[in-house]
Amino acid sequence: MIVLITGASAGFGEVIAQRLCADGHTVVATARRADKLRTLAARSGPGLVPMALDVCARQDVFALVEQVTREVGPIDVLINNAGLALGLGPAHEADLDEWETMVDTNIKGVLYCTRAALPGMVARNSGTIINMGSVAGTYPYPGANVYGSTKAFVHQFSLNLRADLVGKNIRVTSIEPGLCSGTEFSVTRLHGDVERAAGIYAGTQALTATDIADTVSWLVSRPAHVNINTIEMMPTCQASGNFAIVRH
Ligand code: 8X3
Repeated sequence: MIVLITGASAGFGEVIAQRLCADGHTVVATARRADKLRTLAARSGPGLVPMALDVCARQDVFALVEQVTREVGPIDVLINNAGLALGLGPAHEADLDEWETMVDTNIKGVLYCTRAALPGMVARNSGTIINMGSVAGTYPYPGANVYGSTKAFVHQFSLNLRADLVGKNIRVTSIEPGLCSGTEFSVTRLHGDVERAAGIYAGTQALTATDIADTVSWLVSRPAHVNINTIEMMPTCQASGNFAIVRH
């Protein structure tokens, strides 16, 4: 199959791209950082096709999908993985630019890629879209304000896509991981504070990008009539907690 994945220069995207390549798929790996993609391609062999893309650039997304379709082939699987969290402070102190960056990447990026790839899938009556959500889209926690809200969008957008696509052989899944270590996620969120980011995972056995890649590999290999709507994943050291109550 031909897979298009966004955010493939690091973290989940990099490991998912490698895993799907190893599974025998042709993987068009996209990200802004072309140098990192070239290194990934050199490690992964000819099945991995690196292409630079900023998912926030609407015209570029449509041009890339057209180029992939022409030069590589029709996209069977779209993995909307690019996304980020910025900041962990309360809403009233948040940086509005950071909020906009999360909305642009986590919401608009998903919209552009989906809208660009979907007509071809509908014309072929075949396709799979996998969106990277988060437990933060379901469970509120302090500091998750806009990040969590963008992931709630991803969850509901995935379900609403299926509502439009019912009866067509096009599958949509939202994967919603919890605590996951070994990626740049928390360092980015905490503006490069490596020590504080490491503290988030101290004493835990969190999920890893490999756990997520295993799940994606499993999803892609389900029989064509099987749609998994949502997968929520947490490590066994994590569970949802209590409501916050302030007592006087
Ligand atoms: C990543 C999981 O718990 O940091 O989306 O929001 S969490």
